[in-house]
Amino acid sequence: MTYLAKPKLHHPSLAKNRVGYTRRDYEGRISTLCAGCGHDSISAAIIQACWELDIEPHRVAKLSGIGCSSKTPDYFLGNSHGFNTVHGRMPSVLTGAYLANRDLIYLGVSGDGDSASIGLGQFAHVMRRGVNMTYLVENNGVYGLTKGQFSATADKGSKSKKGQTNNDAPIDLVTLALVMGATFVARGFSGDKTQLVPLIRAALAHQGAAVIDILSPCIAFNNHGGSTKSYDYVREHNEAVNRLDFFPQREEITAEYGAGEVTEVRQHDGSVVRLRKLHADYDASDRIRAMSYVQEHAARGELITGLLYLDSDACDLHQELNTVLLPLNTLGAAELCPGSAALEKINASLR
Ligand SMILES: Cc1ncc(C[n+]2csc(CCOP(=O)(O)OP(=O)(O)O)c2C)c(N)n1
Ligand code: SF4
Ligand SMILES: [Mg+2]
Repeated sequence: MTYLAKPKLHHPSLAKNRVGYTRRDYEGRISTLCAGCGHDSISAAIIQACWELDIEPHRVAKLSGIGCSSKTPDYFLGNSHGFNTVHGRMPSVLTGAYLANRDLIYLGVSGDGDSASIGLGQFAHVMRRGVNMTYLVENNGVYGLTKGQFSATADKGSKSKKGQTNNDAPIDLVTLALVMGATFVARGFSGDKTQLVPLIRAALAHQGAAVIDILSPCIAFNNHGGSTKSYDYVREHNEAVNRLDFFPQREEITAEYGAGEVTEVRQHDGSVVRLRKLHADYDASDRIRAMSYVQEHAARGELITGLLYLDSDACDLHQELNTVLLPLNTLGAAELCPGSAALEKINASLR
């Protein structure tokens, strides 16, 4: 099934974006996931976000690990670069690719098993290094691909489909990303596209490590009564702290809100994130407060969603390393081997 391509035929009246593509040009192959899987809704949100942002598909590199979630890059952006890596190792491959070619837009797609179990170390390091990427975790609390074992994000006391109780404390990837220094941290729900699409758009424009932990129910193994990652549970316990509008640099900002309800944040690339506060006491520019807020509400069984933290002055890894502006993979022998006189000069400066 995975080799099945969608028909190439496009209806001539399909709307085109500014770079001349229809939404269908951002699709991939036919999904082989279970019908109703949250991951398919996330793929649809990615397609929508990239189409709306007028991103040329060849400018995107999508990387993933292993899992149902990590299979999804086959189902969107079929004309982009792709690398399906080893389980839990996507972050280091993405970091290497980003160092070699800073001109691409990097999209990492992972699962809760891929990121919080086997890939936990890689997840932590890619956040603290400020790699310029959008990292999406499709979080269903189980290893879907290997038939529903608890993952490290499963809540303590939650039940498996067969009635076993999970006795381990959960890893909260939002809190971990905040601790590790990610500069754009959000949580979304696959069932709330109105919230998710602008979150993905803003994350793609962010110049630094952007992570979105997306609750994405697994209907085959984790959508029953004792689960805290089911559609019903997430709908009932989901509390959005803000609603986000995203305006790329060239777009006119038109929406009007009352004074005091809105915070506008301009990102490095000139884009504007407009946050409409739903919780008056929530401040998305305060990393420490974001951590305690998420934890306080988790203790009450509430899932906080929205843009939880944004550092608009973020520095990415290339800025930190002071590398040349040209992609390293375009440098020729002349730039890489400047000759013995230049080498002598460097050696002299170190004596
Ligand atoms: C090194 C290695 N260990 C274990 C596995 C088996 N394995 C494949 S997918 C997976 C878990 C996937 O879970 P998650 O990342 O949450 O993705 P989901 O299927 O739930 O979307 C495991 C343990 C593997 N493929 N490679
Ligand atoms: S097993 Fe679960 S995660 Fe995998 S495709 Fe089916 S519903 Fe989705
Ligand atoms: Mg999973």
